[in-house]
Amino acid sequence: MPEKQYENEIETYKESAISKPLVEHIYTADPSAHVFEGKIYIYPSHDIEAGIPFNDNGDHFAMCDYHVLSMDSLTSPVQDHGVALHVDNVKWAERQMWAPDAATKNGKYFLYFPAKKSDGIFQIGVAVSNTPHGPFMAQPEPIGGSYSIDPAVFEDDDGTHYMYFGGIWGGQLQNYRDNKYNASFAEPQDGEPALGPIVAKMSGDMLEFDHTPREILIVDEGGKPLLAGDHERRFFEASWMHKHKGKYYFSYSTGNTHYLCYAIGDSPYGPFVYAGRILEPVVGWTTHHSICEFEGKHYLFYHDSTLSGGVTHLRSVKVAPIEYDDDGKIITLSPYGD
Ligand code: FUB
Repeated sequence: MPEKQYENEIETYKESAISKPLVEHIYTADPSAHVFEGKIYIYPSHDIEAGIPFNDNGDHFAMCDYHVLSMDSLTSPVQDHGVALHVDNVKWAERQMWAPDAATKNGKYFLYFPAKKSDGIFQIGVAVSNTPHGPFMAQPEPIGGSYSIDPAVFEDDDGTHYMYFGGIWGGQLQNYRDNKYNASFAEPQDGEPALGPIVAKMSGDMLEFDHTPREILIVDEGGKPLLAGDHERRFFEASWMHKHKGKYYFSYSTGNTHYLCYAIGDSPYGPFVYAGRILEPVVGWTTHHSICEFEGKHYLFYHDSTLSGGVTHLRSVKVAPIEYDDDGKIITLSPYGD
């Protein structure tokens, strides 16, 4: 049983990071965790109170910079490396630096981030550093052909990198079909296939897409596409990809129903078959995560709004171990142990 396997570690973690915010001196969210140079690096959003009222557009998420966190192990103190990138140093971006991710290749580190341009449209940018913690220097233009939010960059076993991205509502994915923007486009009707997340292979220099982005299909166990009205299972935002026993696990948030779900496939491009929930709803409207392997075990990095007393745009990053059953299904976590 997973509880048994982690019994001792959970006791240890209670005394350290697990179930508590990793840091409390700033608000952090949308954690993308990676092991770089033998340490755990976490690339979160940096939540702030900007005094903007809540709306479905997400204007109250008015973040303007990124901090990188690191830990030697799951029980070590967490180091905040300070400001790694500020919107003032990104020529093309005006506001709302949302969920980032990072990758490394050939000794360089790449921070991928969405932000709104002055026309109010999200694109995804990249910034480069010689160290995992930055500071990062932004490219002068966003990645050509990128749009929407929540980039997650996955390195496959052969060294190829893929970016997964997209998010509906405030993330603007509903305004795109076949990679083209139209402000009058909306979500499909309830009985139509849901909009899928988007994937593109990265170029050799990690600064561009290698091909036109493609929409990913998520199907049910009978092979039918998940429908737009299936709010408990359809993709909303917060893509992540990891591998377990040779299978590709695409995970995501269902947004307005507040679940972290996953779907399994045989290729980084999908299709992916819906497989269940990873995490039940947390305190706060959003839920967002990454899954990171450290010393042979998988960990879920996620956030909630407990520290701020439930303020939805003031979140804190947490971490918990995850377990698989014999069929490769992830055992659903309850964030507060109920
Ligand atoms: O942090 C801003 C947005 O909230 C992210 O981009 C979404 O995934 C949600 O967590």
